[in-house]
Order: sequence, then C-alpha cells, then structure tokens
Amino acid sequence: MINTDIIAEENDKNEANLRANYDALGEHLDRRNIDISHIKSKISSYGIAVPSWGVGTGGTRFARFPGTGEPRDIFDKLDDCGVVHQLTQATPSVSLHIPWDVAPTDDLNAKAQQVGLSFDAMNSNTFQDHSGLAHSYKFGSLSNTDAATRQQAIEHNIDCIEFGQKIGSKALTIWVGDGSNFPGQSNFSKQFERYLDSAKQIYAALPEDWTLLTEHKMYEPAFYSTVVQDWGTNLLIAQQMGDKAKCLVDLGHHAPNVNIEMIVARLKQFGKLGGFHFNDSKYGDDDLDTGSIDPYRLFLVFNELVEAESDPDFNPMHMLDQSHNVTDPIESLMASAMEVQRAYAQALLVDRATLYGFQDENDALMATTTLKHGFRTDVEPILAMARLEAGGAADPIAAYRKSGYRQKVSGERPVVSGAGGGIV
Ligand code: RM4
Ligand code: MN
Ligand code: MN
Repeated sequence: MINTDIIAEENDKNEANLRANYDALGEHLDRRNIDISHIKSKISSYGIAVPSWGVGTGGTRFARFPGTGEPRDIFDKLDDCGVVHQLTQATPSVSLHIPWDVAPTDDLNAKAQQVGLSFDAMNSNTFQDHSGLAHSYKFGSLSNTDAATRQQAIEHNIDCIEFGQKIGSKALTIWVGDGSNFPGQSNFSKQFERYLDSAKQIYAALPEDWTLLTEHKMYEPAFYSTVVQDWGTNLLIAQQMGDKAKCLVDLGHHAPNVNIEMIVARLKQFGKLGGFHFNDSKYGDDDLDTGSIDPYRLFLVFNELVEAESDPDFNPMHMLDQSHNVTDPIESLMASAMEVQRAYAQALLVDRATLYGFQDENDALMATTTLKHGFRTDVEPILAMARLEAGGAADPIAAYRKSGYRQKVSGERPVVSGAGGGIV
C-alpha cells in the first residue's frame, strides 16, 4: 500500500487550490439550483469493481510487452487493486476470474481484508482450456456439441458459485467465446438450444440472493457467429432463465456506432439490466481505458442510469473491464474509475424537469442543449474533494508516481516473459 504520509504531503500541495475551485463550482451550481454537497455525497458513496486481470499488462493477439513489477498471482493483484482503491476511494471491490485467481478462500478473505477490499461478481472463464481438464473448449463450452464438454463447463460454473459464496460474492458473470468461424459450421438454433439448456442448469444452482449475469459480445474469438452476440439474444437468455438472471452490457461488445445508451434504456425498462463492464473502444472490443475515446457516450449511459436511480429495485453492478497494453495498469484503472465517477456526476447535474419539458414540446435543440449542459460542466473539484475527504489522494496519479510503488514492487516481482500473444 502507499505510505499515508506521501498521500498527506501531496494533498497538502493541492488543498488550497482545490478548496477554492470547489467553492467556485459550488456557487456556480447554486445558481443552477444544484446543491454541490448532494452531488459530492453521491460520488462518495459510488463504487466500481476492478477486474483482477486488469492489473496485469495486457496484450494483443500479436504480442504482449510486459510491464515492470507485474503481479505474479492473485495476492499481488489484490495488493495492486488495494492501491487503486486507496488513492481513488472509488474501487472497493474486485471481480475474480476462475481459474486464473484460484487460491485458498481463507487466504483470499484475509488478504482482501488487509488491503480494504471485498469481492464482486465471479467470472467463469470457459473461453480457454484450463490445465488438467478432460475436455477442450476449442469448439465451445456451454454450447459444445459434445455433452461431456458441456457438462464440464456447467460444473465449472457451479464451482465458481461455490467458490464465490466463500468470499462474499453475490453474482456469477458468464461470458462464453462459443460461436463459429465459418457459415455452415454450426447450426444457430441447435447451438443456442444447447447453450440455454446448460445455462438453465447453472441457474438452478444459483443461491437465492445471487444474480446470474450473462454478457453478450458481437465477435471474437469466434469471427463469423457468436452464440450470445447481441443484447437481443442476451435478453432472451435472461427471460428464459428467470428473475435472478439479467444482462450485462460491456461497452466494447457492440458494432461501431451502435446506440449503447438506448440498449441500456431498453434493458432498464424491462428490469433486465444487471450490470456493466466499462471500457472504451474505437473499433471493436478494444478494451481501452474508460472515457479515453468517447466520454460523451459514457455520459449518455450514465444519463440513463440516473433516470432510474430512484427505483429501489434498480441496482446494476458496475465493473471496469479493460486491458492495459501501453500504460501502468494501476494508473489506467485509477484514471478510468475517475472517468466513470465524472460521467455519473455530470449526469446528476442534468436539469431533468426542464429536459422533459423540452422533450414534450419537441424542442430538439433546447432538449439536447439541456442534456449537454451537464456534460459541459467541469466536475473535477467534486471528485477530488470526495477523494480528499475519504482519505484518498486529490490527485491519485501524482501521488502514485511520487510513492514509487511500481519501482518498489519491481524489486520483489521478477519480469514475466513477454513471449506470445494473449489478453493477459
Ligand atoms: C471478454 C469479456 C469478459 C472478460 C474477458 C477477459 O471479452 O469482456 O468480460 O472477462 O474478455
Ligand atoms: Mn467484459
Ligand atoms: Mn471484452
């Protein structure tokens, strides 16, 4: 973890300016009839999960260029996730991937407590073969034509639930790479039927207070068809399963230019929006840092979420899901968590009563201007003040660099081989 003296020293440097900026923004918002402390308290209580795999350096299918001091195992990963949360106070939980993160659950609980974290949704990775498995997932997992392979994948998911119960998780996220690379390779209907049949068996093993999240993705690793390719198929799955099954929207899993905020609105309206994987993309599942390419789209998604906030039954899970190929993953995760908070704060600023009035009058220009007013407001002082008051860093990246954390762990963690491609 980061020495708290360093955080305090860095905060001392920033505090006077921050207070002046915060007060000025407070006056500005006051004139818009918005109470800045209300927005700040919403940001303070907001948390987003980080994926365990996100703290390792990612790669493409061509190569992976390792960073220095990369985590060697889940305990190193939890240390790094602890730093992200310590400085941002925005990422209190971690989403594990099984089998990547398998370890004795008592040790995981002890480590999480030590670094101030809890565990979010479990991810069952049946998109690759695990060592010691009897059957290969080369031609699919839950939808494989071979019954024994499907059974193995079903049991793995049930194992993930049991594992998660021991560490306080309350959700299982299923994303499968199942699909086909050639027209004619698979029978779409039969393949989906097999998927549904397998998913029903997993759903039957779900504890009462758990949620099953299914994640759609248009393509990759299968390049012609994917079993759960879009939100329509995802919604069918959730409807077939039951009340505990909901859809997870990964922002990078759609065709370019797809109106994601509208997908969010539709799923929300019918009670089937279960969670998010936040990231950003230009072309496909690029897994770029959240808000780095299209922060307006992120804002528009949060605009939909804020609309539903007053509904007590609406509580989708929020996670980051991104790959850091050329940056220090800790820095990218901190910046991304703050981008998510920014979009949330901006969406909270939208004058909804005025917006609805313009919508009813069909005043397109004033409606869009009213909406954008939230996005155009610089809410950074709110985010920084929330961090400062919670014991985090006003400027997390600067404090992190000052701390020398990466150099310190580099001494303890040997360089991991960079050969080959792959996401992790
Ligand atoms: C997939 C999908 C999953 C993530 C894996 C690593 O594209 O986004 O959510 O766990 O990548
Ligand atoms: Mn994802
Ligand atoms: Mn993805």
